[in-house]
Amino acid sequence: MATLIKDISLQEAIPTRIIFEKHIEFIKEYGQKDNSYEYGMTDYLRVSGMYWGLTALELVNSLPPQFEFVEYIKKCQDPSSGGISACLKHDPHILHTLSAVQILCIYNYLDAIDVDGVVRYIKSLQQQDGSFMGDKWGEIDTRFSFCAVATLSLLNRMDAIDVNKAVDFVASCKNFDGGFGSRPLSESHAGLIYCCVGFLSITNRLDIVDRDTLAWWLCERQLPSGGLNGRPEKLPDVCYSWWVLSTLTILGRLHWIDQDSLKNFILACQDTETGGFADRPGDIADPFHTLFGLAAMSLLGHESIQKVNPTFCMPQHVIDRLQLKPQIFI
Ligand code: GRG
Ligand code: ZN
Repeated sequence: MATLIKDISLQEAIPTRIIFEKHIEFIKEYGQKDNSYEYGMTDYLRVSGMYWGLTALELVNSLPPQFEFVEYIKKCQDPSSGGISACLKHDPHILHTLSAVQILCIYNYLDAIDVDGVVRYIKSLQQQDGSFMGDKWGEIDTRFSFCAVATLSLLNRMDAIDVNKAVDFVASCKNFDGGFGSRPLSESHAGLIYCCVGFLSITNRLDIVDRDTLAWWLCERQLPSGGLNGRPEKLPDVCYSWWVLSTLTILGRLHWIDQDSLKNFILACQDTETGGFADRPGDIADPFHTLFGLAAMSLLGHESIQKVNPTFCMPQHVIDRLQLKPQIFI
């Protein structure tokens, strides 16, 4: 059966290099526009947004001083549940709890928060079947399984949850194509595949992955433009350069894609006027796609970007300092 291919045409003038100075300026300014429309509309993403921006800056050796970020995170921790929210006066959520812990690990400043509280919060979200809710409102998703084990692993507190049951739930989300979805019987999607393979890398259970079937499905995400999509019949998007490439790296199959044409697609997603990367050439740049464009270039071996860890999406030197060794196929 033929598969419909949707793709874009690349512009003629593609930058030949990563315009680091513009991206640094773009991210630093993005965080300061606290009276702008965009800032007001993205408060539900604030702490994760800080993680995207600060990780991108650290990868290009431009991390700003910690003070205001750490102070903000402290104020977002809910003293009763222990969880951390996206911004002041919001409910805590497991994604922002992970992002906060990632930022504090980068700054080597976990003492700033109540770590036992975070552990208590993650534990409270595990269900009988091993899955995790994202927050007290009850959504279940394999993204939250990843957030749970990534946070606990960074805190060296994996013993707080039932890891075997958590693994059983993620294994039950594996599909016939080797991919994983958000819940049992849900469609495979590259973002969720990253979460599930990252989860299995942290829990040392990559034996559950159908290595070559999955690596082949991931390679099929590459389109004639060089960009990658997240599932069949979808457009390419620079963030899938991260979700797909990090997984292929964990699977030891990074060499299965055409790296030169992917690099060209990533370079084309830069906004040469404003700085930053957009999902596709010509779209509006944002810190999320800027992090994943830079992090993918790191996996592809760019010599001016620090090495990124494919499981945690954090600088490798931080993972080394914490003495973590998530499983990877070589
Ligand atoms: C530490 C890097 C890091 C991440 C934390 C939240 C999380 C863990 C990962 C998110 C993974 C992800 C992108 C999941 C995608 C979920 C999904 C089904 C998106 C569908 O999006 P569409 O339909 O996009 O808008 P496409 O590209 O399929 O059209
Ligand atoms: Zn995207």
